[in-house]
Amino acid sequence: MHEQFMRECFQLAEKGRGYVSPNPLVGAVLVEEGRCVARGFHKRFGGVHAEVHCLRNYTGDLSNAVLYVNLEPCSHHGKTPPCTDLLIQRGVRKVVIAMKDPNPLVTGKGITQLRRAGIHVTVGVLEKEARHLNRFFVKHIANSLPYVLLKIAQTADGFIGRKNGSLEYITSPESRRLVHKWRSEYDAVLVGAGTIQADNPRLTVRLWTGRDPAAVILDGKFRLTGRERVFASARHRRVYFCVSKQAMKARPSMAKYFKSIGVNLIALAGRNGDLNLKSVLYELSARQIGSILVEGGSNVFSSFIRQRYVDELSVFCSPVVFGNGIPRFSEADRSNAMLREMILSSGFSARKSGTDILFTGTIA
Ligand code: AOF
Ligand code: ZN
Repeated sequence: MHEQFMRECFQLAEKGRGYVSPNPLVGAVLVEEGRCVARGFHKRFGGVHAEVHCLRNYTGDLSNAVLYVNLEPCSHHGKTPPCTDLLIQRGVRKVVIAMKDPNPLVTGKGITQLRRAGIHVTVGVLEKEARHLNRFFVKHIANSLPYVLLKIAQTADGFIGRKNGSLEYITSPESRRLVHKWRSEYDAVLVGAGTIQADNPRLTVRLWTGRDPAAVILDGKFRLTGRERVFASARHRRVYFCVSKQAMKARPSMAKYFKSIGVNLIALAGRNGDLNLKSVLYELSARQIGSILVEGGSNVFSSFIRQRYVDELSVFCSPVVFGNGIPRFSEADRSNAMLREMILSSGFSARKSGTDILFTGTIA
């Protein structure tokens, strides 16, 4: 019974995906005599919490009701008042929670407050699933770093593009649509300047319905001009352009131009134009970017793997063979060895995606 209602919370929570981050995905259901009588979920960042929506949908007596929620109710005054106060005030007698809130402002305090008020609290129902559901939130709040999914779309022989720059799709339409779905769910999409120059991508959501993520472009040497397609989207979504402090100083008028078109410039320490990934990720985290979809190219893939900033890996492998081209990693030997280690030490699985095989795994 507990698990069935908790799964319903997960389904409700999912509806907030893409709209509540960096807040958690939260769903709540109210159950009376084994029947669900009200539901609620956290709909958008800064908005009312799941429990509040749920309790607003039920005006009856709560003394025999059980409230299920996939995250410990908050006990702090944030953008909204504490949910624990509302639960106590409305006379809820029983609460079932999937996991403690990892937010240091809350963790354990919500549960303690409820128990002190005489409410029966059960914690840990489908906890593993709940942690997976909120893996972006858990990573971001506990580490001040965004959750990173590295996505590689490659030919069967390991190339991610043609050397002569000609553009052709490597993966199937089904795979490309899946990537657009991910774009609509992640806070940001990140690429290197080389990818912008080679493909001139827009990095928006077109093959799926959803909102555009923020775009992050790493360009330590400040090579881009601001006329590439991705920058035009700075009018409707956040675009972060990361350059080295050195390069920024050398191009004051370009920096001014980027700012004038609405691009957010982030100047960071970097050696020989190579940005320090750690500072990039901390800066983005501080700007409320809790999850990043890394889309290339070879340099970026190698840096993320070498510095171990990958939480999840998705490799789309198409049946197409190029024979030669741009390899998926710039530091092939080292990156391939580390990748192999990641695959062996973590849970990986393979499935079909159109005419491609999709390998996915969470890095331990
Ligand atoms: C809940 N239910 O639906 C959510 C919770 O800035 P605020 O006020 O929205 O607070 C955000 C924090 O509250 C967030 O970091 C997490 O600890 C908790 N979110 N808690 O009981 C909800 N969204
Ligand atoms: Zn709350």
